[in-house]
Amino acid sequence: MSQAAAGANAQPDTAREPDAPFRIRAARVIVTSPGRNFVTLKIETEQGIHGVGDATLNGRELAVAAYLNDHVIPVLIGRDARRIEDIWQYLYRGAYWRRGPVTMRAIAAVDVALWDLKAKALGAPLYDLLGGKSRNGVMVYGHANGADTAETLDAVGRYLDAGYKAVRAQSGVPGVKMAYGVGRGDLYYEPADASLPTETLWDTRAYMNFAPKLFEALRVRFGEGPRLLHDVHHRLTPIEAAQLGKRLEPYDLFWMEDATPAENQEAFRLIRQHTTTPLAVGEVFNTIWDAKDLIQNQLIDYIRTSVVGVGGITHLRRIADFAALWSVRTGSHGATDLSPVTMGAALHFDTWVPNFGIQEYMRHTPETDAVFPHAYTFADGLLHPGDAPGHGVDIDEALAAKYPYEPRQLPVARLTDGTMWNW
Ligand code: KDG
Ligand code: MG
Repeated sequence: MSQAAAGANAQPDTAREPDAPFRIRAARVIVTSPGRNFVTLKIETEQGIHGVGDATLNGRELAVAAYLNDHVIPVLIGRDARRIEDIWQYLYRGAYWRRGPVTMRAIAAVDVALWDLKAKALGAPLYDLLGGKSRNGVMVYGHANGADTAETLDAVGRYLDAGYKAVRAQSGVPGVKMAYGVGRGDLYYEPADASLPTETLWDTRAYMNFAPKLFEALRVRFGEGPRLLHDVHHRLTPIEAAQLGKRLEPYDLFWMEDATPAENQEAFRLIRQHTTTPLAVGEVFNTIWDAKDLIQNQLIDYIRTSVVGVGGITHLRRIADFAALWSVRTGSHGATDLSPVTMGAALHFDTWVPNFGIQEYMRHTPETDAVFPHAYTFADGLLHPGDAPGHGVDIDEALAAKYPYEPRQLPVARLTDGTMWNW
């Protein structure tokens, strides 16, 4: 941008005078829908090295694409790709309008692409730039679900047979139309299923009576060995969440997730006072500020913020370091709406982060895997990031172009009397 275009009083921007090889030459947004929508940012330097970042926000994909195209890419061109921290601060502070899912996903895409790029330039896997390996593999949990208890038990059995050490169990609930987390197929659960939101019905009482019986049946069938997880998906009030946590205690859950909405972080104090069931929260958080009180008051056990949700590795690292002070461990969100690019970056992060807990892993479809060739592999319940330089995930642009964007939105939920509720 010329001085004239930037404004008469503008000062020269020193971050735009880099050594030529690391100058950002181009950045572009790629929207593709190989079974579901993904937004990807590709950044290239003069030297010809590129990095890739994920910017997918489920059901709101084009809002982030526009934010990147209109507000981020124009200020990226010409910057020094090595200055990851400075670019992060520029995009965060410089927007004036801080935080929010759209802004932070756009920042994440830039941040992850730059970490990828720098690691590639150095010929190192990304985990080495973060501080090196802290473990041999990343324990993941898979998603088992079924229309009823019998189907859910069978699904959990299939995950355990496949070698998973941890499984999330969700089931259809008698009296609840389309309970959260129950797929229409065998292994893939895609809630964003229609161009206008599907209306689901929620019955708290039916769910509260059902959920403990599901986990009792799981323990009877599979014994005390497997780690079992469950997602309440924001459906309960704090006192209901406290009650459920108490009722689930005999079944030794690894965690109870999103038991109540967390806009009011203080609400978790009530849950905590009543139950020792471990609590996990954070997949909808954007920054450390959403989690600060939860962490420093030890109101949760696992923080679910993801690379793509909180502005990339640069900020997720701060959250994890802060959480470590209070023995809160990481358990990053990893549903299929987080692209293989996020999964690759997450696995490098998880391989390094000292206070690692677990990583969510929902397998992508073969179509998605083909669009995003990746170095990560699954074996014996663990994911391995691979040793390729960068985060090890790329995008096949020619293949991506064959899958045009399809509008899809997340469902909404109403109580049985018609009142809007939390999906
Ligand atoms: O886009 C929304 C999904 O990512 C979310 O519903 C999945 O709750 C979820 C989970 O724990 O994976
Ligand atoms: Mg969840």
